[in-house]
Amino acid sequence: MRWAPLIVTAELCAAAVIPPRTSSCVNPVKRVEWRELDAALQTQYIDAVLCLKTRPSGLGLNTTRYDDFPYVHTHLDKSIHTVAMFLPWHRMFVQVYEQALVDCGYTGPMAYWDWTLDTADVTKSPIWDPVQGFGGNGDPSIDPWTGSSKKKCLVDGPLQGLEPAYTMGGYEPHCLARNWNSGVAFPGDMFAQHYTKEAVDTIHALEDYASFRYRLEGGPHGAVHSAIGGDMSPATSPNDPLFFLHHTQVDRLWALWQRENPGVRNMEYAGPKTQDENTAEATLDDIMPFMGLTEDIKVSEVMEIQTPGLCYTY
Ligand SMILES: [Cu+2]
Repeated sequence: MRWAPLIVTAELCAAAVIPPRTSSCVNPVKRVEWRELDAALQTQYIDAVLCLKTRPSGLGLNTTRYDDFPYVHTHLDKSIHTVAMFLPWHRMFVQVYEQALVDCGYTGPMAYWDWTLDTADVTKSPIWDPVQGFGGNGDPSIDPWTGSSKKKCLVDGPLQGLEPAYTMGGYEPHCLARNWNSGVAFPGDMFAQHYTKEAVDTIHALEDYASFRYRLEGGPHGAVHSAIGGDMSPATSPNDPLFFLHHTQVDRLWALWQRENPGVRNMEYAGPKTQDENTAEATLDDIMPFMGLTEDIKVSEVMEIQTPGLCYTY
């Protein structure tokens, strides 16, 4: 940790001269559920997603802006999952994606998918609408990779024909795939019992960050990834634009939990720092890596959503 002394110095300076960062988020944007967006904004959102595929990489890769997100997420996989950083890292990741959509013409608020509204039959969610949504399940009869039964190309909607550049194997352009219920007992229950209103309420009632993060990540978060399947399953999951609506919902649940006791929970951060068995305890000064997608920043900088750098609400 050769830069540790530098960080301490910067922190002392910041404390001395920079006013509280909360002072200049005057008009936080209210993020909304997907079905609260009007049809024009839904179309604009999806157009912006498709536009990302036409923009150059911001990382100097030969692939597009669209592909920067799965690329970074995959390379950082072990640093950002099943660790304390899971929530703050994905909070910032969604923020960077939102800015990319804005750069591609999107003028509405970031949207989340509140899957608790759909647990009676997840397969009937309007999120799958081929016009005002992201299209539905992949076709079980289409298998772009010989020997793989897990990849099912989309058969409808605006993302059909889109080709994400990366798989877990590296550069490997392929059709965007979904495999509902992870192909188990198709279409199955979409593992919905893990992300019902009741399941979420139980997690919301937890008192400490470490338990909250652990249960949210391993429960609803993981179950929805598995329920969608296909490209949503491996660490390349930002290949599916639904990743960002899903993670905005995860972020929302964290923000709602923080809001119950902001004086404590806006600073409450704990749990494993790394996936190592003998990991140190995480701290607010931990630096979150973004591989050039945005600057690396401290966890403490994203603990509150109504700060100049984030400035949104739910
Ligand atoms: Cu992730």
